[in-house]
Amino acid sequence: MSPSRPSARPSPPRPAFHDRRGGPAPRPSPLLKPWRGVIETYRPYLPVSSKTPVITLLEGNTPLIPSRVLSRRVGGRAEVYLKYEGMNPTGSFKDRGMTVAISKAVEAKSVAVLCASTGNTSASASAYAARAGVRSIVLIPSGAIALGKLSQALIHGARVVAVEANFDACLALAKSLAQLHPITLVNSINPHRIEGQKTCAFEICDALGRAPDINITPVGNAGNITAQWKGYREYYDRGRIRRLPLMAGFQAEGAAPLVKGKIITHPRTIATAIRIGHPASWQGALAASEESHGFIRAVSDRQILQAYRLLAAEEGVFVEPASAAAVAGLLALAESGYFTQRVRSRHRGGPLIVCILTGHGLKDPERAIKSIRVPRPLPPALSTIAKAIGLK
Ligand code: AN7
Repeated sequence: MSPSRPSARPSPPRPAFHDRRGGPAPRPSPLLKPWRGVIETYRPYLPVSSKTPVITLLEGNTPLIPSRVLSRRVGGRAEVYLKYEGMNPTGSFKDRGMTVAISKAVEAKSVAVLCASTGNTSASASAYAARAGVRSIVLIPSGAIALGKLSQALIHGARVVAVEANFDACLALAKSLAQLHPITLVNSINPHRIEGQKTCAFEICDALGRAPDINITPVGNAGNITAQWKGYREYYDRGRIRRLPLMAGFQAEGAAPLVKGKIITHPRTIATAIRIGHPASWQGALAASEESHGFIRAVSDRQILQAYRLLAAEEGVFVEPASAAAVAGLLALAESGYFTQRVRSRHRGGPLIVCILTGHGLKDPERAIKSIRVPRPLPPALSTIAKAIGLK
């Protein structure tokens, strides 16, 4: 076959959106392979067929950022990476599951979707529902979700119901409503959510060329740790990785049912995303930690806020407090000597560690403002401004 014949060349991947006005579609640069979202990228691993309409905001493909500061804190020859899930289209990992859940809901001819949420699920559900042209209804615990997330649900046109109860009560109500009415529940008890969210593990393995030794994630309703473990196991079963990671989950101390082994009726933590006392994927989280020889532990709000500030101030990565729980957990493990006592003997070289940073810092601007000293306004005089900066 002559290489000069254009028809002999493999055609480039079709862009996700076609120019319907005619004319040639833009030609992607050969240097930049267009990303097509998690469904197209991992289609053989997902419950979709040629009949499934793909509702996507091109989620996934989030940065895996090496962290010098955390690698040094862990010590030895450890390598710590941050999987910055806050870079998804609506600012959290929920988009991975939502693209699958909403696509399947549309395939099933559903006209409305429903969720209970501590904020991020509602932001994601309402955005994907808007794109699909279906109605979204969200039940949120009144006064207990971060402002950024509430504004997302509202601007995407969700019917937002603020319930005078916590998340666990909202989820119970949502389940009952979905049983009584023809509405699709898109909380993570919907298995399509877990299917989509497992792609986070795929991306980590694809980027590293292997699984990490330790995968650290914050735990609330426990869908995400369940999904990540499923993803690693599927890559292992299909021979894409040769070893499985140890799964470490961290809950907030005042909302740690999995650590305490009982439902927490009044969960408390500043990390509102994970203020959950009765996680839906309880069994999934336990299986992930047990099968991987891992664990689920708790960190205090103080530890969470320290990690939150450290990530922002020393690594340039702004996350919401719930995400900082993963890093707080890593730091607590490092301080307790965990890596020198346990891990070094198991891994030659240093351990390869990935922390899942589940949500963007801009979700909860009020927390950032509370965590720092807000500048006092000054008159626009050069000498005053220079003095305030500390310049002579
Ligand atoms: C930033 O949005 O449960 O253990 O309703 O938003 O899978 O629940 C959010 C959870 C971690 C915990 N980090 O994940 C909701 C919701 C952030 C989150 C979690 C959440 P899961």
